[in-house]
Amino acid sequence: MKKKWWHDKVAYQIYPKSFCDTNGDGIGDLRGIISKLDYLKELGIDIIWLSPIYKSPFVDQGYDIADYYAIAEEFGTMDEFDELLAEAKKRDMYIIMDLVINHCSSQHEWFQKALADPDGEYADYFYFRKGKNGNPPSNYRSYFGGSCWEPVPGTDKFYFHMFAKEQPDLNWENPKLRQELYKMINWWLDKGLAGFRIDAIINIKKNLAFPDFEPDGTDGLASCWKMVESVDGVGELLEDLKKNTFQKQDAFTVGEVFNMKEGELPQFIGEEGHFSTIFDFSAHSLSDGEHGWYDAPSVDFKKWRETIINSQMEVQKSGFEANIIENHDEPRGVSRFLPEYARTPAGTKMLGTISVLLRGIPFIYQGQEIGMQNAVWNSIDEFDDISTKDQYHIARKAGLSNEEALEVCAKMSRDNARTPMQWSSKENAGFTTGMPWLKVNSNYKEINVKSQEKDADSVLNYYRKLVKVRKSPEYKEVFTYGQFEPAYEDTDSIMAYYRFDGEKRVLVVANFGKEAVELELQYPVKNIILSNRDRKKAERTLQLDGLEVIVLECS
Ligand code: TEU
Ligand code: CA
Repeated sequence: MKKKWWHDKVAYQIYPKSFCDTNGDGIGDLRGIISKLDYLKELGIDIIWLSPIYKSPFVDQGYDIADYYAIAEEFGTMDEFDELLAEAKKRDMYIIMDLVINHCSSQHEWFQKALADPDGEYADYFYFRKGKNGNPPSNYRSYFGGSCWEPVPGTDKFYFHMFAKEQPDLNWENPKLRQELYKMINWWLDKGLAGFRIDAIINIKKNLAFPDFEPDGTDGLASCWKMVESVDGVGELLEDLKKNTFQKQDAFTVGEVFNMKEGELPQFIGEEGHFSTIFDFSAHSLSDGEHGWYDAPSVDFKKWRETIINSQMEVQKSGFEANIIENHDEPRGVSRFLPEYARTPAGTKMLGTISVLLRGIPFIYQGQEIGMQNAVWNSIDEFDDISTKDQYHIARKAGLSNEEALEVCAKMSRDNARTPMQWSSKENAGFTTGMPWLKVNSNYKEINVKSQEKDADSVLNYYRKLVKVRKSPEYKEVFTYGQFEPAYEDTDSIMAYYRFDGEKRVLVVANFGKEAVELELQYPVKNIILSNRDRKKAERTLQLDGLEVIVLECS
C-alpha cells in the first residue's frame, strides 16, 4: 500500500458555534479556536475539521451556505481565518473545512438570481421542475420532513431540496455549476487548507425522471434517499470533482456517505478512490428507526460489537475509514453506546480506547475527550435543531404524548452534541461570558476541562495518553497499518481485538459488563501499553474487572 501523509494522523472535529466564545456574544468564534490550539496540540491532534464557518442564515447551523467565499460574521473575519491557518501550521497541525455542495442556502446569490428569472441561466444551477396538476413533481419526503419540492413563486414550477426548503439542491448535471464549485474548492486549497470533510455528498446524483416511490409514512410520502439508492453514476461525478480539485493538491478528504451500494467501497476509499476516507457510521445506523427517532431501537452490546467487527474486517480489504463515536449530528457516544452503569470515567475511557485504536483514522468530537454526555431537556422549546423539531412532530403524530416525544428527542437529538464545550466550572462552563446560544449541559461542574487537567486519572488525561500511545514511535506502525482481528467474540461482555503486523501483536481488550471476567490469553504478555486502572501486571490468565480496558503487547 502506498503510504499517505494522513494515514497516521488523529483528527478532531470542532463545532465552532459551541466551542469557545471570546467576545461574549454567546457564539463560539475563530479567536476562540485559535486560543485552544495548544490545548488540541497537547491532546495529540493533527487534523482539525471545522464544521461550516461560511456566511449563512444558520437555518441548519451553517450547513446552508450563502457565500462560499466569506466567513460568517458571527465567527469572525477572513483575516482571523488566515491567522488560524498560520497558527495551526506553526504547530504542525492541519485544518480541513466542511464542504457543503449538495445544496446551498436559499439566500445564495445563485438562488436569488434563479428566483428572479425562473427560465434563466441560474435556474439551471438548481432543479426547477413543472408540477403535476399543481402538485409537486414527485412524492419525496425531505430529510427534515415535508415535501422535497417547494413552489417557485409566480410560476407553475417547484424547486428541489433534500434538506430544509432553505437548502435548495445544486444541479450537478450542469457543467457550469460544477466549474463554479471547483473554482471555489481550489481557492480554499490554495489558501493552505489541507482538505475537506464532504457533506451529504452521496445525494448529488439525482434520478432526473424523479419517479414516485411507494409511500412509507402516513404523510403519503416516500423517503428521498430511496431516489438516491435507485440511481447509478454518482461515481462519475465524484471522479470529476476529485480530478479537478483534491487530487492536484494531495488534499485529505473524508466523505459523509450514507446509502452506498453493495460492493462499492473500493471505489470510494481504495487507492484510487473518490475520497481519502469516509466515516464509518455502521454502529450509528443500529439506532435508525423505521419511521423516525420515536421507533429507534436502543443499541445492544452484542450487535454493536458484531457491527464494528464486520465493518473493520470488510474495510481493511480496501483502505481506511474514519472512526467516530459521535459527531454534531449524533447524541453523545457515552450516553448511546454504554449502558447506564458504564457511564462513568472508567466506562468512558474504555469506549474511547476501543474507538481510537481501531484500524482507521480516529476523529474525536469536541467534548468527547472529557466524556461529555447527553443533556437533560425539559421542554421542546429548549432545542434549536431543525431535525429535532421535525422528529418531535413525527413522534406526536404517531401518537406519543408530549412527555414521550420529549424523551425520544432527549435521547436522539443532535443538540446533545451541540451544547457548549465545558471548559471549566465557571458560569456557562467557561464557554462564554454572555448568554450561550444553546443551553449548557447542567453537569458542567462535574465534567469540564479545567478540573480534569488537574486530575491525573481524568478522562482527559487518559485520552492524552491514548492518543500518545497510538502515535508513539514504538506502536505507530502497528496501530496505523496493522491488521485488525477480533478476539473473544463468543463472550457476553468482552469487546476485544488484535492489531498486528510482521513485527508486533497488540491486544485491546475491554469488559463492558459489570462483573469481572476471566480470560485465557492466547499469547504471553510482553508489555502493558495502556490500562484504565493503572494495572501493573497481567498474567496469562487475566482477571478483567467490570469496565476495565487493557492494551497489551503480546510476545
Ligand atoms: O448530514 C447529512 C445527513 O444525512 C443528515 O440528514 C443526518 O442523517 C441527520 O443529521 C440526522 O438527523 C449532513 C450534516 O452533517 C448535517 O449537520 C446537515 O444538517 C446536513 O448534512 C445538511 O447539510
Ligand atoms: Ca463570539
